[in-house]
Amino acid sequence: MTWTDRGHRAAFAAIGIAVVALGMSLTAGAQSTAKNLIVNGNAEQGAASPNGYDVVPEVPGWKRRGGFTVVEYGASDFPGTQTSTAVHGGAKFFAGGPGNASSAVTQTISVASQKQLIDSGKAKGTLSGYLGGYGGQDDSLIATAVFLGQSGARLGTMLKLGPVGSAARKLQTGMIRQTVAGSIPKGTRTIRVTLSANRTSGSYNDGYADNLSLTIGR
Ligand SMILES: [Ca+2]
Ligand SMILES: [Ca+2]
Repeated sequence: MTWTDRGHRAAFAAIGIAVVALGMSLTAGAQSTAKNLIVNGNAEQGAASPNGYDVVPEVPGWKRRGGFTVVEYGASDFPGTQTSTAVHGGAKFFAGGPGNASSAVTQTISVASQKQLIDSGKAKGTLSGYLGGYGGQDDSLIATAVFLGQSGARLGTMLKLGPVGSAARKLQTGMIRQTVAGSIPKGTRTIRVTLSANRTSGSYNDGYADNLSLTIGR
């Protein structure tokens, strides 16, 4: 079987509708002292697909485009429990999903309560998370944080994580921690975080992510 042979996955897809596990769990991820502003950045809230091929009904905290989904660690031919342990990933991770080339989830976070610090020009934002993909494929996921003013207009330069290609993963299925920091523009009132998964190989969109965090400091 080559990395581009998706027969294995096609077999799972042919099974059709599988039961989607419902569950809630709290998981200790990589912790920092600053509060993580992203809701459900660890994909632990809501349902996850046991085999990877269900598009979950919703991704709590996020607005979805396309077939973006949540998968259980250990689903056959997906990141396993060893990956979960390595990335403090808990039970579930984000994936681009079956049968689509491009999918995403977005959430818009109010930072109005921090406007004094932000409007001083001294606020820094840090975006971090684990990003990855499948084997030798270059399917990948990009996380961005865009700064928006009171009117919703974009301000300054966005923060961007990824993509993490197959070479960075040494052709292994898994995820690698990424982090980026930058100034938060004066006037920022909301921050729009987007996870965009993009497919280059096969039918499944294997952009993966877990433990996304956005913090504000100085
Ligand atoms: Ca997780
Ligand atoms: Ca793929």
